Amino acid sequence: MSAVQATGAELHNAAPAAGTPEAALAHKSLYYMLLMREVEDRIERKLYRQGKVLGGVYVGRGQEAIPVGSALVARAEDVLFPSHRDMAVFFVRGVSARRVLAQYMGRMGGLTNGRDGNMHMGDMGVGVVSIISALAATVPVAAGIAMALRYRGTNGVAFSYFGDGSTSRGDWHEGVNFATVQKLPVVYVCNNNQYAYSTPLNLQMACANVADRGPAYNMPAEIVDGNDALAVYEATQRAVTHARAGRGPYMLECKTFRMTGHSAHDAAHYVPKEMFEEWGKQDPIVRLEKRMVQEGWAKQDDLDAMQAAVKAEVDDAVEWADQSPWPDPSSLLNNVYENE
Ligand SMILES: Cc1ncc(C[n+]2csc(CCOP(=O)(O)OP(=O)(O)O)c2C)c(N)n1
Ligand SMILES: [Mg+2]
Repeated sequence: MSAVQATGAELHNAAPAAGTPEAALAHKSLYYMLLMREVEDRIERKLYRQGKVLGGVYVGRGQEAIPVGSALVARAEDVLFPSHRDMAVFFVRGVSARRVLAQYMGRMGGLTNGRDGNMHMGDMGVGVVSIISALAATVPVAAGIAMALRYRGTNGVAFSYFGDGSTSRGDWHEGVNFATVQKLPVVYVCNNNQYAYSTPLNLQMACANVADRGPAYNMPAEIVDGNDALAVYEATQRAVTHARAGRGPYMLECKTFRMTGHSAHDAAHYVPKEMFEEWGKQDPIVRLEKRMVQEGWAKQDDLDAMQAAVKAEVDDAVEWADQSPWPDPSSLLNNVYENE
């Protein structure tokens, strides 16, 4: 690990005001949100435009509080299934910005050694399972993992992430039904960002909230401010306590907004401009920074130092990824079949 990376990662613990547990959690949350924002900005607004990113780019701008606040609650024995706007889950679990950037650039340093691009990556060494492109296809898989965790007596919990649109897929309902009938330890984390590609929520489902789907499965479901990392953290603690106690799944509907198009090629002309303006005022990074200063958890200088450290960490990561070699074509089938 380079000196630059160590500085960035250590800052959230080293800040002078991070004395109380709440202050320390705020520093940590801010660090991971800033890292996700910076890495995604580089990918979407620079590397993609330079032709250095292979495949599509979907970012979670404005939604960073959700993967951060939830994944920070997870323990080592838990298994997480991030969806396509949950990059921070990887960082919280210890995957470096270098490896994530190399993944997007199709290099050997990426989690799939250049076999795939963007978020189609996992690392069971840190309990993160790769997304399956077909939406909600990982929901039944998360139920299976939760069953395995219980069978092995590990007391682990599966974290299953998805968007609002995914909750209208058949696999979602099958997976949730199975998990609730079996009382499996699953925490469902929905990012309700009001759109599924260009389809607004009201044209996509007949109920007002994703949480309204919970009672049909006899499952507790909570609506959470998805732009408040500390609120997401607290709600996740309630959900995990419930699931770990053997009481079955628990769903969090985190209300938020997609502050970009669906992907880097989409200018989102179909989204009313006022919605961007309104939700822009709720930016989770700005909100947490303000709160940290108000509560005396940080001074503006601490926040500026953290932002600079994150930028330096990502500069280093981009450089490292760009120097990572392309995979050798002769290795194409390595790790594709089980016996290798
Ligand atoms: C079964 C399936 N249908 C369509 C797609 C293409 N697709 C990828 S993401 C997406 C929108 C998903 O909306 P939502 O679940 O709300 O997640 P969001 O992108 O808003 O975070 C679509 C239609 C897909 N991957 N899988
Ligand atoms: Mg959505």
